[in-house]
Amino acid sequence: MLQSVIDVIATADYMVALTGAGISKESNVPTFRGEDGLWRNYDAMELATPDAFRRDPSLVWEWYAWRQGLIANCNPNPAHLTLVKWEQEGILKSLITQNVDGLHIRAGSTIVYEVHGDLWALKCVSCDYKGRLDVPAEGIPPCPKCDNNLRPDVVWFGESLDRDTISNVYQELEKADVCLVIGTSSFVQPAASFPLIVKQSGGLIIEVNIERTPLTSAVDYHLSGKAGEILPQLDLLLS
Ligand code: BJW
Ligand code: ZN
Repeated sequence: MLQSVIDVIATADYMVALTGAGISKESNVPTFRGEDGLWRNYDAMELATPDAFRRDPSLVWEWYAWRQGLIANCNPNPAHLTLVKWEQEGILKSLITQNVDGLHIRAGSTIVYEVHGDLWALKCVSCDYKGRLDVPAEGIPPCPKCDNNLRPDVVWFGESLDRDTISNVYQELEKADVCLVIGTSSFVQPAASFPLIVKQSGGLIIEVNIERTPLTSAVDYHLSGKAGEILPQLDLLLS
């Protein structure tokens, strides 16, 4: 199995990767689902919504400030670093991530599409102001232009993904003949369907995850294990 995956990667014309929270798990960033997705008594899935923010912006900001503090102390792991190496060697053409932790960019990947936004980016709830934080938020940051509430510039449930980003992502997926899917539960749309676009045009899907997902039955190769172990192992066998 491992040798077949190596052959697929080595002979790919255009390989793209799709990553989720599981790739950052070994950097100590919590994932979203299961026990990991609990903060105090709240389910992460209930906080990542526009409704939650409208109801209680302080609570939602407290959650984001907690995550910002946590991520500021996390570092990229061998899985992130392997993807950087593969980009530099021309093996990986682009990286689509659902993660907002910025670890791919901190690791050194340059062609990265952050489809769910960036934990440090801000936007105003009522005007066109956009900004950035470089330390964790304290309270609800006010908009410097109109004094309304700022919110994290991330994509919550029910919200659309950025149009330009998504259009670039679809172009990448249409070009791809291999999609490497790492550490995502493949539960959240539309990202969960990205690999299927590659498959529909005759490409192959390789999934790396510690467990099976709703995508597993559609993939060509499922590598069961931790991303931080499997990716460096693949790299070793590739060289
Ligand atoms: C390891 C590991 C290790 C652990 N190594 N692996 C079609 C059908 C049904 C519903 C919908 C649909 N289209 C749209 C929807 C609605 C909705 C949706 O998908 N709902 C689902 C609940 C069904 N989608 C949306 O609303 C999206 N918007 C949209 O589609 O707009 C158009 C539209 C608008 C209005 C109506 C309808 C359509 C937006 C989705 C935004 C998701 N946002 C979040 C929060 C981002 C901000 C933040 O971080 O605070 O994104 S939710 C959360 O889930 C976050 C993640 O990016 C995302 C995915 O999670 P991920 O990365 O997969 O993490 P986990 O925790 O789920 O899984 C971790 C995996 O790692 C597991 O499998 C582990 O086994 C594995 N793992 N350790 C390898 N070491
Ligand atoms: Zn404003």
